Amino acid sequence: MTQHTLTLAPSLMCGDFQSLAEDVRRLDSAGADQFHLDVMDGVFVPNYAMGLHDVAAVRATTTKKIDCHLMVSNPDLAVKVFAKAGADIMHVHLEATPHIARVISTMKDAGVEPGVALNPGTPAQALIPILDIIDHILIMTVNPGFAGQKYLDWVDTKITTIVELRGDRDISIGVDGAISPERIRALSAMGANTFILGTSTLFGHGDYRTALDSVRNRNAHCHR
Ligand code: S6P
Ligand code: MG
Repeated sequence: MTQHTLTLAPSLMCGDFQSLAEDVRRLDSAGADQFHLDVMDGVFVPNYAMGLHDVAAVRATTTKKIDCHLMVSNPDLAVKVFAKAGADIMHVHLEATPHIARVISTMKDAGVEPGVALNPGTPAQALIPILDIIDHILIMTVNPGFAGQKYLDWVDTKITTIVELRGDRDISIGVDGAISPERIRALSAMGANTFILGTSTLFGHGDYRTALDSVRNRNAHCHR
């Protein structure tokens, strides 16, 4: 059951773009569980990040799951093309569309595991109507758009509420933004199980295997 496992997902926008494939191979053999690819359109968030060719390149390099975090304002179109490029999981922002239920159907039709992402200011209760039709929730703990930001502590209350609302449904709860090793411990105790790892834990912290092993050892209670 997803809820009691610890899924560690490197955020590749923090990776080595000079040799992305090599970086993915190193992360893969270091024990990364899946890969998180940030897609931004410069409209929904004030930045650009990874694109279709990056997803295809990562797909050609690993058999582990690819999670596309779509920070785009026209997600219905993006879902189809990023699924074709090789995504397994997708997170569409609740705030990016007035038709989240339709986009969830599009994700299912495209053969990807449907997920929704919530900005820090979006209430947990917005998830209630769709809890029975999604596989993943991604809670932003920074305002999306950039790596290396400061963790927003006030989102913690919402995380607890979302864990309660999820109940015993088989929905993974991910957290994204300034996720440090200390935070992983606290957040997993609160009920989160998927951790997006960027500059706070993994990139720029030396050897990947050492960093990932150290997170797992600190969280040995979350039997994998
Ligand atoms: C940010 C994006 C994230 C970042 C990740 C970076 O909008 O969605 O996935 O890449 O959070 O991690 P860190 O530890 O540098 O904040
Ligand atoms: Mg992200």
